[in-house]
This record gives sequence, structure tokens and C-alpha cells, in this order.
Amino acid sequence: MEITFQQLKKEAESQGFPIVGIVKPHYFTDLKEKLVKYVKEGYTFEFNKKNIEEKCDPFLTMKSCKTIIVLGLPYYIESSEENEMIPKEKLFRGRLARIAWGEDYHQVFQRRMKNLGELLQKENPDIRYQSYVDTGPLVDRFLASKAGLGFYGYNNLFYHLQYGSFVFYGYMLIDQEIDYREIDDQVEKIQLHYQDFCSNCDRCIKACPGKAIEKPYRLNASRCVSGVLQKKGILSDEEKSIISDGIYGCDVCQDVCPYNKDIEFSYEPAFIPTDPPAYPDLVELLGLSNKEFKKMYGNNACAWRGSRVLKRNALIVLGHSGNQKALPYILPFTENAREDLRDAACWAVKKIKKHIAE
Ligand code: B12
Ligand code: SF4
Ligand code: SF4
Repeated sequence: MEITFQQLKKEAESQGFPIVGIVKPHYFTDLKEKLVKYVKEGYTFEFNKKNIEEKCDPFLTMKSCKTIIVLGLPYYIESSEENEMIPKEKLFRGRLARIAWGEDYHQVFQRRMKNLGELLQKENPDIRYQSYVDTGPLVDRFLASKAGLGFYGYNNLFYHLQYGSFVFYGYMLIDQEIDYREIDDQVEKIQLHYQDFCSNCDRCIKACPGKAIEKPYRLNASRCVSGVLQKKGILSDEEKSIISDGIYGCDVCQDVCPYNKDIEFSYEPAFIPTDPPAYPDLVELLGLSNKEFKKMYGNNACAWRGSRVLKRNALIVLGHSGNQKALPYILPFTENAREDLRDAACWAVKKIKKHIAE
């Protein structure tokens, strides 16, 4: 029995996905052009070197694919002191970007996509599906734009008209057609992704701490704080200088954007920060054993890079504080066996001493 778009929307909403769209799979020639241009201009990133053909041809992932279901999960939680997202005192606290508030969105997505897949199979036991979020073979934002779910901002983020840019996207490839006639009214919206919604605005470009938005729609990932904080090993002094209080992710280009004012909040309980809080205690983080780190941070989106990267970032943030009271917590790391931690600690000590001397 053929599934209708309305049915799909209802099922997806029942699984906590308020944003649903569909894309008819085909070879994405327009994406290919963009990716080839990206590579020619040198805008590649370590996560970005996967096979271009795989990104442009959904049939290489699922030969029998008939529909791509695009799902969006808004994550802009209202901040308030009551839910302890705002620190009572800011001394020696770092900041997690909103992508790392609460439970890891990859886990939330995968669980819900599995439930949705099973619901679809209840109606049609023959359906086969493959689901992905963030780390899949296709390009999440490109699919969202193809499904007519919103538009691109100059900051490279994809905007939903109701929920702004604070939305995660994932997708499911299924081997069954959905009645496309029902989304004919979206056809016009599908063209949205090529329109310029930002003309006369450059707030994100100006506010970006790493000057990573080199021109509209073009992100230099090697200068993006979010990318720098994920890097392993020793960071250059220039990289250290663009980190302020962030230990994972950066929200600056989204926070300054007028399209993110008055957006609908996400009431998603999974994304309310608990342990770790949105502003983790850096001294506590530096003292965690691997086992304790796993317990506290294991279900958070920032955990995949491991405790060493976060501890290195915490040392750099302490350095930026310029506060000599942080020295007793940093100094032991200047003799750490790990070169990256030693380097970050020595840099932080120098930074604080310079601050005191000024
Ligand atoms: C690698 C990666 C990163 C890297 C590099 C990003 C990059 N090079 O663009 C780093 C670590 C820096 C990063 C940072 C962030 N990321 Co990231 N990242 C990814 C990932 C895994 C792959 C991106 C990719 O392959 N890009 C390839 C390029 C070609 O595609 P694209 O990024 O969609 O770029 C589009 C635009 O450039 C646009 N475009 C290009 N030219 C033109 C011209 C015109 C005229 C127009 C209109 C559009 C346009 O078309 C491209 C195709 O869709 C995706 C998940 C995924 N698998 O897709 C998440 C993803 C893009 N990231 C996401 C998020 C949330 C972030 C951060 C906000 C996290 C944070 N708070 O720190 C920052 C934002 C940085 C920013 N300003 O974009 C979300 C974005 C959601 C959204 N609403 O847009 C995604 C989709 C993850 C998810 N599944 O939800 N990320
Ligand atoms: S996430 Fe931060 S560093 Fe990256 S582009 Fe946006 S403002 Fe710049
Ligand atoms: S801040 Fe301005 S230029 Fe940047 S994405 Fe928002 S509207 Fe576009």
C-alpha cells in the first residue's frame, strides 16, 4: 500500500520530528557543480574528502531508493536560570555550543528514525530503509534545501522559516514511493534555496571570531572555531587566539542573525543540558579520569573527540580568562606526558602572566 505524504508527516511528528520533507532521488548535478568548485578553490576540510560521486548519487548508497525522507529536529532551547543553563558564577567555566546541550543528537535521531522506520514497516512490511544523520554519505543541508524546507544564510547555515538555523537535519532512504502530488504546493518553496535572503546584511561575517566566513555562503572550515575546537593535537597560536570561552562548538554566527530572533523554541526535553551543563566547570573537567569523563560526557555530542581534546580546549579557555587564580589548576599540566596538553598549559600560563603584567 502506497504511503501518502500526510501519513508520513503524521508518523514523523509522532516520533518527535516537527520538520519533514521529501526528495525524489536522482543524480544531483547542481551539487556536483558546487562540490567541484569547492575543491578547485581549495575549500576542503578533513570530513569533506569523501567521494563526491557518493554525495551526488543517492543510488550508490541505496540502489533501490525511491524516496529520500528529510527530517529536522529544532534544538533552540529557551535559556533560564531555573533549568541551570545559566551559571550562577562564571569563574572558570567554559561554554558548550547548543549542538552539545543535552543528549547527543545523533543518538536521538537514530533512535527516532528507527522507530519511524518500524512504523512505516507496520503499514508496509516490505519497505527497506537506511537512515543517517551528520555522518552519512549524502549532504544533509543540500537535501533539506531540495526538500524545500528553507534557505541558506551567508553564514552557510540552513534556515527553516519557523525554527531558524538551530535545526539538526537527518534523512532516510526508502525503497518506496511517497505520493508526491501531495507536496505540489512545496514545489515553489523548493526554489527557495537559490534565493538571497541576506542582502544588505553582514552581521555574521563581521561577528565571526575566526573571520571564517570569507564571502557569502563560503566557510573556511580551518578558520572556524567549531572546526578548530574539534582538531586533535597542538593548535597554532593563531588557532588558540580565536577561541574565547568555547570548549566545543560555536554559536556566534547564529546568535547575531536577525532570522534567529523570535524563532519558535524547541521543547525537546532531550536537549535540556544536565550533565555536563551548558557551561561546564573547567577545573572539574581537567580533573576527570577517563572513566569519570565517559560517565559525565559519554552521551553528549562533544564526547566523540575524547577527553584530551576537551581538556586541551579547557586549558586554552583558562588562559583566555587572564585570571591568576587559574594558575594552580593549569601548572600541573605544563609537565603532562601528553604534548598537546603540555603545549596548551604553557600557552595558558604565558597568556595569564602577560595579562597580569599589562
Ligand atoms: C564537516 C561539517 C562541519 C565542518 C565544516 C563545515 C563546512 N565545510 O561547511 C565544521 C566542523 C567547521 C562544522 C561547523 C558547524 N556545523 Co557542521 N557539519 C559538517 C558536515 C558533517 C558536513 C558538511 C559538508 O559536507 N559540507 C559540504 C558542503 C558542500 O555542503 P554544505 O555544508 O551543506 O554547504 C552548502 C552551502 O555551502 C550551499 N552553498 C554553496 N554555495 C552556495 C551558493 C548559493 C548562492 C547558495 C544559496 C548556497 C550555496 O550549498 C552547499 C550544499 O548544501 C554536516 C553534516 C552533513 N553530513 O552534511 C554538518 C552540518 C552542516 N553542521 C551543522 C552544524 C549545526 C554546525 C555548527 C553550527 C556547529 C556549532 N555550533 O559549532 C557549525 C557551523 C559552522 C558554519 N557557519 O557553517 C549542521 C547544520 C544545520 C543547519 N541548520 O544548517 C549539519 C547539517 C549537521 C546536521 N546533521 O544537522 N561543520
Ligand atoms: S561557527 Fe563561529 S567561527 Fe564558525 S563561522 Fe560561525 S561564527 Fe565563525
Ligand atoms: S546574519 Fe545576516 S547575512 Fe548572516 S545569515 Fe543572518 S541575515 Fe544572513
